[in-house]
Parts: sequence; C-alpha cells; structure tokens
Amino acid sequence: MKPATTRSMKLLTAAFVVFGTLVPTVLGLPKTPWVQQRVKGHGRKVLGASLEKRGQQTRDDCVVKSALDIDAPKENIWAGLTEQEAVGVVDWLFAQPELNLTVSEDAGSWDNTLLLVELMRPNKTDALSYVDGSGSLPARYAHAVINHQADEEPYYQDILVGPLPAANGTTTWAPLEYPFTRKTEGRVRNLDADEDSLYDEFHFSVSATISDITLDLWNATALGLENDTLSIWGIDPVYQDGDRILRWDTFWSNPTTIFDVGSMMPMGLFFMSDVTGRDTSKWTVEGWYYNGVFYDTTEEFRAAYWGGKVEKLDGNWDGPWAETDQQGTIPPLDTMAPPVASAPQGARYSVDAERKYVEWMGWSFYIGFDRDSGMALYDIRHKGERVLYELGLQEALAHYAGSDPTQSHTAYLDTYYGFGPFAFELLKGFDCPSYATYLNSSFYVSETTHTHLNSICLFEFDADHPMARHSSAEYVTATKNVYFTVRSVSTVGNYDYMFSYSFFMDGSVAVEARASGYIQAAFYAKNHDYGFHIHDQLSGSMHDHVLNFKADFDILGTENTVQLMEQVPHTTTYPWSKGKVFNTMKLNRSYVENEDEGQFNWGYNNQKQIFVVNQDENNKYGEHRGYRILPYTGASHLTVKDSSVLKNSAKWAEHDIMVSRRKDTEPRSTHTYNNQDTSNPPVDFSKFFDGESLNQTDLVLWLNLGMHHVPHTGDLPTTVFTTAHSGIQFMPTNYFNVGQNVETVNMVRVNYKDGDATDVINFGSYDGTCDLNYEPSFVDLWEYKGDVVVRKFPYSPDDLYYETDSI
Ligand SMILES: *[C@@H]1O[C@H](CO)[C@@H](O)[C@H](O)[C@H]1NC(C)=O
Ligand SMILES: *[C@@H]1O[C@H](CO)[C@@H](O)[C@H](O)[C@H]1NC(C)=O
Ligand SMILES: *[C@@H]1O[C@H](CO)[C@@H](O)[C@H](O)[C@H]1NC(C)=O
Ligand SMILES: *[C@@H]1O[C@H](CO)[C@@H](O)[C@H](O)[C@H]1NC(C)=O
Ligand SMILES: *[C@@H]1O[C@H](CO)[C@@H](O)[C@H](O)[C@H]1NC(C)=O
Ligand SMILES: *[C@@H]1O[C@H](CO)[C@@H](O)[C@H](O)[C@H]1NC(C)=O
Ligand SMILES: *[C@@H]1O[C@H](CO)[C@@H](O)[C@H](O)[C@H]1NC(C)=O
Ligand SMILES: *[C@@H]1O[C@H](CO)[C@@H](O)[C@H](O)[C@H]1NC(C)=O
Ligand SMILES: [Cu+2]
Repeated sequence: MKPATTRSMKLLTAAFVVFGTLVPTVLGLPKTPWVQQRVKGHGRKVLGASLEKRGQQTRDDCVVKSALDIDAPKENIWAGLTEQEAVGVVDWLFAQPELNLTVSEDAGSWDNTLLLVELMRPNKTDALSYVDGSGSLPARYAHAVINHQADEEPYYQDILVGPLPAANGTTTWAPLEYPFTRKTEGRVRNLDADEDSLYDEFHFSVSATISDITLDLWNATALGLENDTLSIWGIDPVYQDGDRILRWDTFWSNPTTIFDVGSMMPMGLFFMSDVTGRDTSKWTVEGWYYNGVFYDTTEEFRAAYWGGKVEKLDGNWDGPWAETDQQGTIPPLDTMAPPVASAPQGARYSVDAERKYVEWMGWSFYIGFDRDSGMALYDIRHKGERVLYELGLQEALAHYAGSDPTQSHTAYLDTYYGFGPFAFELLKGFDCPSYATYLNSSFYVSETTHTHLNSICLFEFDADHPMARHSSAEYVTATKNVYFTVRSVSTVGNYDYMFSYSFFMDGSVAVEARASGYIQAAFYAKNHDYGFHIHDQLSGSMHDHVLNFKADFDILGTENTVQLMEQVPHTTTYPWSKGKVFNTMKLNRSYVENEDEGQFNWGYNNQKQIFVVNQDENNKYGEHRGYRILPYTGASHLTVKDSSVLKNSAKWAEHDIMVSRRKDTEPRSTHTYNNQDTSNPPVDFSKFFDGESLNQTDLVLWLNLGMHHVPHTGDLPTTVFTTAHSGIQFMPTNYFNVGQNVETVNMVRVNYKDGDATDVINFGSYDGTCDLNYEPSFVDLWEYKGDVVVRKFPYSPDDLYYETDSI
C-alpha cells in the first residue's frame, strides 16, 4: 500500500497488530510438510526433505571461491559518509542553536527535526582531478535536510555542512541552493507537517460523520479504534490549487491476513477536503463522490443515501485471489529441483567490499548509494577508459488516471519516499543467483543509520543464448554470452522495483527496470475507460510508469556530441540505373547542435539511431568512436500531456531522450520534494534547456524507461517481472576496430567432416570436472535478517538492533 505519508505507514503497522489474532492461520502453515521450521536449539531442520548427499563421492568438490578481494585504485568518493563522519555531523548540527533541533523520538508536529544527513557528492570537476590524476581527495561535505515544523509556514531546507570532519571553528552550514533551479535558499514548503492530525484525527472525524452509512453499506468502520475494518488514504501529491491545498481520500478495506494487499481493496467512496494551513480546526470537507455522483456536502450525501437515492455497491475484500502463496494445481514435475546456475570455480570478478569497487573482464566501476534514488554507478570504465562518469536512477513516476477523483489525482513521485530506505535485503537464490556476492547499503533516518544487509548483489551469468555463432559445411563455432550484473530491489509501498545494470563482453551495457508487487487498483464503477474489470468490484487502474536515469557519458574524454543517424526512404537515380528512378533508402546523419534540439523520442519504426560520439576521436577508418543508445525492451515516456497533477514537477517525463550540457548546478533531473510545490518545484527540469551548444562538450543524457501499465487478471495477486520490464542498452559503435567478443576463451570451434567431428577446439577454456554441492535455496534463507540499525545521537555503536520499516 502506498499511503501519502510516512505517518500512515505507522497506521498500517497498527493494522497488522489489530489483525494479529488472525495471523495464527498463517502461522498454522507449518503443518504442511514443505515448510521448514526453525526448531529451538537446533538451528535448522528440514521437514519432508533430506540434505544427505546422494551416492559416493568420486570427484573433488568444486572449490567455490568468493570474489577476489582487491583494493580499489582510488577511494570511493561517492560511497557515502563514514560512520564517524555521520556521527560528527549530527552532533555538530544539534549543537547549532539557530537550527533549534529536537530529537526525532521526542518531536511533535511543531518541532524542527533533522531528516537526513548524507554525503554531498563532489562536483565532477573536483572528482575527475582526483580520479584521473594526481589531484587530492575532494573536500568532503554533508548534505542535510532540516524539517522546520516550528513555524506557521513549515518548510524543508537543504543545507550543506562542512568541510568534514565536523569541528567547532572550521565547520559551517549554509543553505544549499546551487543544485536546484529554484533559488529559495534550499527551502521548499512542507505540506506534510500535520499528517499526524490528518491520519489520527481528521480522517476519523470525517468518517465518524457517516459511520452509519459505512456500517450499512459494508458493515465496516474507520474510527481510529482497535476494531477498525477500514483505512482512509488518498492522493499523492496533494492537489495544489493556487494557495489552497486540497485532498481526495477514499476508503479501503483492511487486510485480514499477513498479505500486504491493502492497495487492492478500494471501496468506492471518496471525499474531498480543504486542508490549507496549520490550524487543523479550519480544515473542511468539500464534498463526497460515490458511483458517478458528486455531493457538495455531507448532509446532501446523507440525505441521498438514507433517502434511498444511492445505488449500493459492494466493496473489495481480501481473500485467496490476492494472496501470493502457492495455490491451485501444481504443474507436472514442478516439485522436482529446477535447473540452477552455479559458478563451479567461484567468482571470476574482484571486489573491494569496503570501497564498493568492482572489476570484471576489463570493466570496472564504483557503487554509490543514497536516500533518494538508491544505488548508482560511478566511473564506469572498459579497458581502463571511462565510458560513463555516472549512471543512476533519478526519479520514478507512476501516473494514474480514472473517472474517480483518487486515481485522477495520483501521480507518485517515488523519490519522495526514497529508493534508498526501501532497498531491502535480497532473497538469495531468488532475487539473484545463490552464488552472487552481496554488499550492504545504508541510509540515515531519525538519528540512526539503517543498514540493509545483502541489498546489492553482483554476479556473472551465462545467458541462455550464445553471444555469437556460425555454421558452415566444415565447422560450427559459438561464443558464450557471459555477462555481469549489479542489482538492487526497492519496495516502495505496494510496488517492488528491480534495477539491474549489466555489462557484456562486447563492451555493451544494459539498464533494466522491472516491476512486481501489488498494483494500486481502483473501484470499478464508471472506470471502464481507464482499466480492465479484474475482480468483483475492482478495476486494474491504468497508469504510466516512467523511470528517469542519468547517463553522464564520457567517450574518450568529457567532450562529446550526440549524433543522430536516420534511415530514410530515398528516391534517386544512380549512374548505373540508366536514368531510371530507383526507390531505396539511405542514411541521414546529423548532430544535436544545442539544447533547443535536446529533447526527442525514439524515432518512427526505430529508424533513428542515437549515438554519443567524440568527434575528435576517430577509429582507424575515420569514423567517430562512440556508443549507441538503443531501446532494449519497452522503453517509453508519459502519455499525459501537461499533467494537471504534476504541473512543472516532472518535465523530465515527457520525452524518451533528453540531452543537456553537464553542470555542477544541474546534478539531478528532479528534487525529492518536487511534489510539495508542483507549480514551482525546487527543480524544474525544463529550465535545463536554454539553447546552449551541445557540440563537443560535457553532456548528460537523461533517459526514460517506462511501462504503460493496464493491469489485467494476470496482475493478480501481483504484477510479474517477466512482462513488467523496460530496458535500454548502450552499445559500442565504431569504438573498437573489431568486436570484442573475439577475446574470450569461452568459445568453441568444432570441425567436422563425413559425419565425424574432427577437432574440438576450446582455446583454453576450463574443461575440468568437480562435484557441485547442491543445496536447495531454502537453506541459505535462514540467514535473512532485515535491516540493522545503529543510533547516531546519542551514538550507540554497541547497541545494534534489527528493525525494517516498509510502507
Ligand atoms: C524552537 O522550537 C520550539 C519547538 O520545538 C519552539 O517552541 C520555539 O519557539 C523555537 N524557537 C525559536 C527561537 O524559533
Ligand atoms: C563544540 O561545541 C559544543 C558546544 O559549544 C560542545 O558541546 C561540543 O563538544 C564541541 N565539539 C567539539 C568536537 O569540540
Ligand atoms: C459485522 O461485523 C462484525 C464485526 O466486524 C461481525 O461480528 C458481524 O457478524 C458482521 N455482521 C454481518 C451482518 O455480517
Ligand atoms: C468497536 O469497538 C468499540 C469500542 O470498543 C465498540 O463500541 C464497537 O461496538 C465495536 N465495533 C464493532 C463493529 O464491533
Ligand atoms: C554487512 O554488514 C554485516 C553486519 O554489519 C557485516 O557482518 C558484513 O560483513 C557486511 N558485508 C559486507 C560485504 O561488507
Ligand atoms: C535529415 O536530417 C535533418 C536533421 O534532422 C532533417 O532536417 C532533414 O529533413 C532530414 N532529411 C531527410 C531526407 O529526412
Ligand atoms: C560545486 O559547484 C557549485 C556550482 O558551481 C559551486 O557553487 C560549489 O561551491 C562547488 N562545490 C565545491 C565543494 O567546490
Ligand atoms: C563541433 O565540433 C567539431 C569538433 O571540434 C568541429 O569540427 C565543428 O566545427 C563544431 N561544429 C559546430 C557547429 O560548432
Ligand atoms: Cu504498474
């Protein structure tokens, strides 16, 4: 479920407590033989299965090595603050009287709190002089966000703190403004300051005025009591109509089991409220909506209801249809062990786990991680040459539509919640192969650092098809397509986003996003034009996912140009056509000269090729060396034009590809709080485009992945990664003089003649044998822990505890 605020996350947790009595049905599952139970004093026990090795050992066990431990060539200047740095900054900020900070645990809605402390990423210019040369480590600064709620007009403020380590006398704080297009000292209004009142009081007081109706209609209530059977939440962003702040909220039935299905149980009754200002006693209900009819006042709705003028529709309730556990007939042979990938000689890559630096088959990169967008990759090199300085998610949008006011007004900008806080521990053998290497990631919240254990995975994989092959009458040859992937998964409310960056032996790179988890569904009434009818009273509400990525290419230096090459139909005569007109096609090459031409889409019929080239670096045939950007699967942009909900807050969503000049002042296409001021957001992406030349300059490509999602019955109980999948690829083009796949020994040539193979040539690839010790993936999963937390203020490093917060 994705309620509008973090506060409602607490409500949800409460809902589970309320329904805790029902959980024993779920806990009752161990009676079935395929559930492993942790048995007291025994560690682990497998019921109905045996771990004993079959047969006699005749060969040596495979020697499974973990990733080779190496030292990164440089410090990872994007990795985040060290524990000591974070502690120092928090301490120092609490000592600054003008910030007037209250410890989060003790804070109410009229206190200032410290929302975030993380590394301020260095400017690229400073980073390059360190990474590429002999320049010193860039000075370190912290980025902090203060939530000023002790104010009639509450606001968030981004500030810069440094240099680090924090020390009295040398460290200062200043409003952070340069990375944002809006120059308001890093301040953006806070529309959430009174969310406690909204979710704990206002909603219940509104619901109480019609509880006779909710009981009559559904035998259910939302009154803030232990026995509530309904929840109330609604739109995001809140609707900003000039100075008025308006909400649409709706009723949802509560899940009655462990399954997190709340976003699939809308009840079809909506109310609008005006929640402008901090005096919550002045908030008002502005109308009701049910089954296609709008009622101006509560009285009008009540009168119509009890006057028998309202057609009563049933609600949506949970049940097996929304549960993810196995059900139905087991397919033939499905209980046998499925194929597994393994790495018989262990990892063939090297990792500096502390610095989060990785090397594989000529590729190398550093991994960064932050609260807003989770994992990002830096200084991606192939054979020592940088290809990308930075590659990472900027924002993910889910824009809904519907005849009803909640779906109409919903357009989640997910970095508001953050991808970092929800990049949970991965499930070994399911999210990534069981032999993958796992790294931790950390984020700051409420004076604590939460560490997601094993939340980034690294692994090699042998694709189910070769990279290259050829047959002739005398030989057949093929090359394995072994690639390397770094992956993380963020579960932001109802949705699970999987992000994968893959590196291939031919020098290409793939960026992929997949979506699973529960859909946010709509009440079916009057929503036929906005979705399929997928359950009793349910519409699979249409929505667009658009995920914006920053790709800061550096092709053989920072000075690059985007070149377009279009295949166009062509009618001409040739010297040999004897005067006859010939219909054919040809190539039309051009450059994206400046930012006015910098926003465009994949061409008609995929006839347009898009390259990042370096015009001053040609290959031996005189062609510019470069990388092509191509859609991999289903990349798309937002359908809605000039969204009434988003206004100026997501201008990056309107095209497939955008190119702008790289600037230290434009590090990110958006801001986490763009949804707090949609007309005048802190970062208005359209302002990046002001006609500057893009010829041989440092440039950034802003690329959208996306899915036009119209959920159907196959999205029940959850959307599946197989088809909710979008990706783009970067492909070296005229970059080398020949394809790089020829270098691997993982190829074969078989010569044959007269029905016999005469030679099998393996070029020195491994041909040994060993016994794999196969353990069902279930076994490792007893190590699953969730997030570990360290308090920073007061600093209590020895007092770790486990706590995982989801929304
Ligand atoms: C500091 O914050 C408190 C609430 O935590 C508020 O009552 C007080 O007025 C604030 N002081 C100043 C100087 O703003
Ligand atoms: C800085 O000064 C504050 C009070 O002025 C003091 O509490 C704190 O210990 C000092 N910090 C350091 C690192 O000296
Ligand atoms: C209404 O709900 C209550 C508890 O939530 C339940 O005990 C009662 O049986 C329900 N009534 C009907 C008519 O379903
Ligand atoms: C819920 O609890 C309240 C207070 O404990 C009680 O008055 C009410 O009857 C209960 N409602 C139902 C449906 O059981
Ligand atoms: C992840 O964190 C755990 C607990 O602090 C630690 O034991 C483990 O070594 C860390 N893993 C890596 C790869 O750093
Ligand atoms: C070739 O591309 C240029 C620049 O995009 C465009 O103006 C021109 O019309 C194209 N020519 C053809 C034949 O498509
Ligand atoms: C980074 O660049 C911005 C914009 O030019 C500048 O204001 C800021 O001071 C720079 N940061 C550092 C640490 O030099
Ligand atoms: C773009 O840069 C190239 C290489 O430096 C140069 O030859 C060309 O004249 C420039 N084009 C424009 C339009 O400035
Ligand atoms: Cu979707």
